[in-house]
Amino acid sequence: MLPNEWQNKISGALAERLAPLGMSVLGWFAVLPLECSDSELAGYGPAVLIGNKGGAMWPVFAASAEFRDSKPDPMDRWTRRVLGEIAMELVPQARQLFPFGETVWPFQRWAGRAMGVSQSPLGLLVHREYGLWFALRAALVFPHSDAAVEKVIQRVDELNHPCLECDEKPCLNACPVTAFSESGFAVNACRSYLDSTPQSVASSQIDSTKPDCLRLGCAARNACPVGREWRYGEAQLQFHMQSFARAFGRTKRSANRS
Ligand code: B12
Ligand code: SF4
Ligand code: SF4
Repeated sequence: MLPNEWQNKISGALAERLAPLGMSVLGWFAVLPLECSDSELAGYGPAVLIGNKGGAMWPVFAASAEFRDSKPDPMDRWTRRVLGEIAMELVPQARQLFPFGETVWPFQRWAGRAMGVSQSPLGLLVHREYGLWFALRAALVFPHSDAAVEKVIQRVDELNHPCLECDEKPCLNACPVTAFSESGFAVNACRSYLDSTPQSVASSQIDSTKPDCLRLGCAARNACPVGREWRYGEAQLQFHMQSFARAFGRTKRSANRS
């Protein structure tokens, strides 16, 4: 089902404001009552997903006050501020949800429906064009009465899943500690490895044959041939990986690392 006129109007207005931030409208989905335990979402339905494809967002964020103020979670705070301002101006009736903070909203599930993307063997969602190089930044959820729609786009396009055509699956052979398997992501193995890599150990102990994930990004993510031209730049990769490494052991979810 194609977005209706109401959705197109909102998408257009949002897209115009998001472009200078390096972000875009990724698609529409409907919040299903059963997938959210938050009763505050009762009566809400149609939702628009916002995110970044590739690294266009980085220079804008890097120039922000939050990036420079040395306080924790700069990307979370920046995202909340800039997207919050746009949402309040354009769609004040929408509830703003973020993929960080105390409540873990099922953003990947929502992206599956909004964008037709599916899970890669790494657990990250993979897109035919942007590969693994996109991230989810916010969802704006509208009250049901706002939309004369019964359904918004609900699609999971298995035929559009690039992993099905990828026989070699290089992503599964690139991690030095084989952190990815059918049973999930071995967070502790990854953590131990990151603790032992160049930025964490004395230079005399560095094994140059091992990938420098902290500086160049997750080697498994880097190994995917799909959407390489959308790969983040080095400064952004380092920022996310440092945040990711710091996030271990913390319960709070953060967008800084994605
Ligand atoms: C906790 C968390 C982590 C934890 C644990 C991750 C893990 N693999 O177990 C840690 C800190 C280790 C982590 C690491 C990373 N993360 Co993380 N993380 C999250 C966070 C905050 C919550 C995930 C969660 O627990 N969800 C709870 C479940 C219930 O939600 P869900 O969406 O329904 O999850 C289901 C889907 O994944 C589903 N699924 C996946 N695809 C599809 C498709 C369809 C159609 C359906 C129906 C379901 C489905 O299976 C899950 C189980 O039900 C999300 C943000 C968010 N709110 O989603 C980011 C997020 C998943 N992380 C992200 C990223 C990029 C990373 C890192 C690459 C960061 C980095 N710089 O290295 C690494 C990669 C490690 C890895 N392979 O997962 C991105 C992924 C973007 C993408 N393209 O998919 C997200 C979405 C954040 C964002 N802002 O975009 N992360
Ligand atoms: S390397 Fe192949 S299997 Fe792995 S995420 Fe990329 S397309 Fe999918
Ligand atoms: S960051 Fe490095 S050690 Fe961790 S999962 Fe990715 S490739 Fe493996």
